[in-house]
Amino acid sequence: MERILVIGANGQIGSELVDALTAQHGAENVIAADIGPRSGFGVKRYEPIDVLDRKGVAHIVETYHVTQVYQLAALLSVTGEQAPLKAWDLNMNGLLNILEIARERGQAGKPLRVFWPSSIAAFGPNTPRVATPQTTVMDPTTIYGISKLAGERLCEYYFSKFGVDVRSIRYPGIISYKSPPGGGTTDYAIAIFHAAQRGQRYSCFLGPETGLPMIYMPDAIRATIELMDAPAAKVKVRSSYNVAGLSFTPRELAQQITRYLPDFEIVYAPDSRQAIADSWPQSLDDSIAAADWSWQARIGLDDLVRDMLANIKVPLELLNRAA
Ligand code: AKB
Repeated sequence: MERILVIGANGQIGSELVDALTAQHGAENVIAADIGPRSGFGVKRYEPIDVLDRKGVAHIVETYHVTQVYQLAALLSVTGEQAPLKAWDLNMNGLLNILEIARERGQAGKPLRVFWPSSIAAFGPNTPRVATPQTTVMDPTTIYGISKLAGERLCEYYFSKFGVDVRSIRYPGIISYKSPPGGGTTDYAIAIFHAAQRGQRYSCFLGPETGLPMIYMPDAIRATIELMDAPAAKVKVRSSYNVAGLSFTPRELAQQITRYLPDFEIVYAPDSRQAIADSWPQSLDDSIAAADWSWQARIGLDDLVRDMLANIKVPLELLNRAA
């Protein structure tokens, strides 16, 4: 039986991951944790904790006999640039705390499997931008990306030196409707739906041809759980796996939305986030994840747009008219 701790449970990924893990393992076996009070989801067990409080996290792990930790608490690319030292502290020491707890528990014969998210932000302007390979030049330029690349190296180090069973995915931009994202460069691809649904023109902070890798939340959650459930021998990459969903530009996304909402309008006003997006890949080669643990994305652009609009409540007849 697994006992699972999700740190950063109130965030965009955490809130949906808690639901999926609860469905899989039962509410008794999932402990949601975040720095603030519980926000809006029904869980049986909630622990308010700062991931930087190593003793406090270790106490929760011990008390609940935790066997898996998902460490999701982080500052993303845009908020990271606003507070680089805070981003470095949270992103690095949060991970280090969990890896150290896992190392100590492993030595005590109580193994702890760890999931930690990396990101396409770990790549940089010298990376091949199309079908970016699993192993290539990285050279990230944001503090967030630097913390992700350093975190990947730490994960591999803790696996090879101490045998910690740590697993990771380089998430593309994640698109979802249940919880708002928090301060990322790919957030335009969520904000655009909310503007469209309200009948507003959307002013996009990236230029029309800025292609980026993205993934719809159900695929992201499935990738995460499939990786964590894979037999250890199949998880050959212990830094972080490229996982692709789909890739599109703001212009392509807007065109797809106008199939359902013909009056929708987009204008482009690129700001400082453009430079961040320009330093990231446009698409990813995830053939290593496919070969190692059979990863395959399922959700394409049309299904994503239709589902987003349906769930942020665009009237059904508009969706059906274009279908
Ligand atoms: C961001 O835009 O910062 C994140 C990410 C790609 O990791 N969504």
